[in-house]
Formats: sequence, structure tokens, C-alpha cells
Amino acid sequence: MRLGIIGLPNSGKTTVFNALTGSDLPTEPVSSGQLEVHTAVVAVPDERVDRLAEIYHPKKTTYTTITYTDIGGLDKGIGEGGLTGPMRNELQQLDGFLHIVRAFTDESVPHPQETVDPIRDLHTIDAEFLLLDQITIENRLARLGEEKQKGKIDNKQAHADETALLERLHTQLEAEQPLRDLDLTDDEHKMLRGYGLMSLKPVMVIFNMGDEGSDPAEGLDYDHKRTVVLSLRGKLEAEIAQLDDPDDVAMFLGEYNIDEPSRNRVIRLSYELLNIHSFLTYGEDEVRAWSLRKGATSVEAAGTIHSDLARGFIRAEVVPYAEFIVSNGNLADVKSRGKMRLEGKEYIVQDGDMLVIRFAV
Ligand SMILES: Nc1nc2c(ncn2[C@@H]2O[C@H](COP(=O)(O)OP(=O)(O)OP(=O)(O)O)[C@@H](O)[C@H]2O)c(=O)[nH]1
Ligand SMILES: [Mg+2]
Repeated sequence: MRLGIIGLPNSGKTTVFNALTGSDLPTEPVSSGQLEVHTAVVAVPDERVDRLAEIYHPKKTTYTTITYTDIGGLDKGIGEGGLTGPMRNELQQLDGFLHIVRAFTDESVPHPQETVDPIRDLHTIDAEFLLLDQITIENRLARLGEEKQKGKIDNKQAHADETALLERLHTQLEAEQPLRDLDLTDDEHKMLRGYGLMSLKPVMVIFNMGDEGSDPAEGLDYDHKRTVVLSLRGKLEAEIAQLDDPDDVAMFLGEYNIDEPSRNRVIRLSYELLNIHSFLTYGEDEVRAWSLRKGATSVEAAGTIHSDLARGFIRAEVVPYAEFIVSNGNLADVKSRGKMRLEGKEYIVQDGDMLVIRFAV
């Protein structure tokens, strides 16, 4: 799963990218304005994995990951439906966005619109995405109309379904509302997958605050589905991410009166935004967390581990992590309390399920 870090020039995208990934990319007060892409893979912190590793002392411990891509140079052509070519291509491939909005004031960092106005900037990019989606949908509807006129339709039902769906989306866009607010079925999402619709993707809005000033997230009127809003102090967070010594981190946090670095919170929320959760596998070889789409079954979970496990799936042995901890990590005790279950193919995997897949190939 890959989230793209987007926003206007100088909003602090690279700064936040550094904070999240512990990278040390240069950040500059002068924006190059070019399409620049940097990617890093981040382990998702998970206390359950830590605890299991303490119990099993495995040879290997593996966390799930999220990929973050810092994408600079978005401003070209904004407001003119002008996002084209490689930039648009780049954005369409993402699973969601981290939209960085500048809320810090700093005379030495120019703002493309001169003034600092987070709400205006938030809506600038939102409006751009709505416009792009509208163009995409109108083009497709025009194509479908032509096909109909020429009587060149292979599958009448599919043609009618797609037209109806696109018209529904079009109405939403005309009302200036993002597509992610619509309740779409899995099939409808599938139908739309190839279009790379921007406002359909989940979004985390991050207000990048300075050390002073009010928090734009407070009292913000921004009620959308699959949307998270938060504020952090990007520059500070990036500095914390560069510290290796936990004592230094603690001192730093104390000095600035912060409970915990935002990094972990942002990564956890990214995970939730993507509508995935984790199941766990365990043993002396490896303790590992795996990402799985919420609502996926045990056989799909098996398939994430290895296609053989899905093909030869017999049963899943399920121990909920919480029960494992109640039993102090003693599986025999979990069993005797009747909390170890055998489940079939249709079982919907829950977050924190510890799985052993029984299979034969
Ligand atoms: N005062 C202050 N400055 C910040 C903060 N976050 C970023 N900056 C500064 O703003 C400038 C731009 O930050 P970047 O992280 O490079 O911004 P960007 O969005 O990646 O910019 P482009 O990629 O050029 O569009 C740099 O000089 C940063 O040091 C912040 O929270 N407070
Ligand atoms: Mg940058």
C-alpha cells in the first residue's frame, strides 16, 4: 500500500516525509517546481509483534509496512485542470494521499499565494481534484454515448451499469463534493479502478504548524468519509526523527511539551485510512504481522502468506491475540479455556488474530 505526500510548494511535504521515514532529504525554502518523487518503506509499529518476539525469541521479526512517496511539483497548472502527463500518472497510482497544508508562518519561506491561509490551500487542491475527476468522467461518458450512437456495444448491461454509475458520480462532482463520500459497492469500486479518480482516494489532511499560531484543525468544517484531519509541527518532528538516542528524544519532547512523536500516530492512522488491518503469525523462526483488507477471509489471509497455503487450505487455527495475552503466552492454557478455534475458508479474519494455516498440497 502506498500513500502519496502531496500539497502546495513549500507546505512542508519533504519535511513530513523525513519525519515519517527518518530520511534526511534536503528541504529548501525555494521550491524547484519540478516533478520530484522520493519513496521510502516504513515499518508499522505494532506492540503485539514486539510482545510476541519477546515470547518466541524468533530468528526474524517482521512488521507490516506502508510506503510513502513524497511528490513535489504539484502546483504546475493548478486551477486550470492542468495536471497532466507524468504528475497525473504518478498520483493516479496511489492508494491514498497525505495532503500537507501549510499553517506555519515563516518570513524566510515564501508561499506561492503570498499569504498563509490553510483553509484556502486545502480547498485549492480539493477543487483541482474535483475538476480532474469531472474531466475524466465527462470524457468517459462521451465515449459511452458515442458507442451507443454507433450501436457498438458488446455488453448492453455493462454499458448501462457503467453509464448509470458515472452519472451518479458526475452529480456528486457537480455538487462539489468528493467521490469518496459516496457509498459504493466493491463491484462499483472495481468498475472504477482503471480511472484513477483522485477524489475517490482516502485522504489524511495534515496541517503543518509552526511553534505559534492556532490549530486550523480545531473547529474545521470538513466532514468527509475516509478522511482524517490532524495537525503536527513538521519541522520539529523531522528533527526528532533524526535523533537516535531515546533519552534525547524524551528530552526533546519534554522541552516542546509533546506527549509522543506524531510519527507513530500518523503511521497508525495511515493504516486505518487504507481500510486494512493485521493478522499475526508466530513461532521460533519468525514472528510477523501481515496486512489484510478488512473483511477478508481466512483463505485470503492464507494467500497473503503463500499461494500454496490458499490452494491447499484445510483449516485456520485462530488464537485472538488478546486471549493469548490473558493466558500469559501459554497456548495450552488458551486451548484449555476454549479460546483456540478451528475456522474454515469463509471465516472473516479479525484484527490481531494469530493464525496457523493447516494445508495440504
Ligand atoms: N518554520 C517552519 N518551517 C518549516 C516547517 N516545515 C517546513 N518548513 C520549511 O519550509 C521550507 C519548505 O519545506 P519542504 O519540506 O522542503 O517543503 P515541500 O513542500 O517539500 O516543498 P517543495 O517540495 O519544494 O514543494 C523549508 O525551508 C522548511 O525548513 C515548519 O513546521 N515550520
Ligand atoms: Mg519537497
